[in-house]
Amino acid sequence: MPTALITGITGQDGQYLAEVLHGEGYRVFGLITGQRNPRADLVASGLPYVELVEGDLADLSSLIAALEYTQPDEVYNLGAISFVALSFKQAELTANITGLGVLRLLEAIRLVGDTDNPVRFYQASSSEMFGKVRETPQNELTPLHPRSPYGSAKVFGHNTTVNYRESYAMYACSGILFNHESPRRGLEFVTRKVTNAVARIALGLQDEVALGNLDAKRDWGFAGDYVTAMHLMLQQPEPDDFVIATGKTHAVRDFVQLAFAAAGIDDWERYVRIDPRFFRPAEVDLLVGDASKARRVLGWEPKMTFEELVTTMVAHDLEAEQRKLS
Ligand code: GDR
Repeated sequence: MPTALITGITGQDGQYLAEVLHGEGYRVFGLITGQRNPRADLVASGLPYVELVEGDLADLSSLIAALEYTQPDEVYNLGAISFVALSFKQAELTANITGLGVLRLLEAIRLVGDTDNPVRFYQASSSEMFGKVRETPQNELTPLHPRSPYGSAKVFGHNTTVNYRESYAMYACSGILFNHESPRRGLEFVTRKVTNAVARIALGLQDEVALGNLDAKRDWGFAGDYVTAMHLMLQQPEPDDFVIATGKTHAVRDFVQLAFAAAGIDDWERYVRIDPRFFRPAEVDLLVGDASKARRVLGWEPKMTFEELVTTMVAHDLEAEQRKLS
């Protein structure tokens, strides 16, 4: 039975990936951080087959202990301070967890790893690394120009992954994933913030939603599709880096309009207030990915369309909010 260790197990991607790996017959461990982490209960009830181990990306010796205990074939590093807006307020913390955390985990694998049976490593890199984009669409060779402490930390993690692969012949891959969403997305991210607010407005529970920059453009896919690409990357003969994206871009405004329409509301502008608090000191204006390498080498393609993604998230939130009322 192959064994996998996932950091960031409590997040959207950690949960979807655990389901995929469990379905493939893996023994799945999840790294859990903090004393009495309330999200541990969510994992325990939602994904009962995941075995939780304590450890923190800020603490090298805890990572070594977790690797020694779990003896994984594959390590998926999905743990991070992942909210870009927060990274401007807690830049040092973000650099430590999102950036240096990658170095610590790679060091731990190098120290614990067995050369006869090397651990395969997946790093969750991000389209935020492209930031002020130098070309459109962005591919694996597009120069990096991050626009936030989060993006800078991800660039460090990406470069470190490539460096460990080249220096120590480690099987280390970097998946450069564009935005990916789902009903499991945290409420701080714009998609879920909007679909949750739309559901509550449609049910008369909320009057409006306050948003920031509606002109920013993102390449949004479905998280459930994207985690399969992570797994595929670690099954190849050679480690490599891959962009994972849909190749289509939409403005935040388009997402908002479609989400309201999915709940039967056409005059959406009435319900949206622009609040400067949600603007960022520097913005990533236009992301759209070229995933042709992933299609060619991994045989990966996104399945869910943008429209399906929006309607699925709105339907989920309508049902969840209705359930709370009854
Ligand atoms: P992003 O996701 O920063 O792209 O990073 P987010 O959903 O937070 O923002 C997307 C865009 O929407 C604009 N926006 C708002 N964003 C939020 N959160 N709240 C608002 O009210 C709002 N109004 C407008 C933002 O300015 C931005 O342009 C996500 C994260 O998952 C990262 O961890 C990941 O690496 C990248 O996607 C790929």
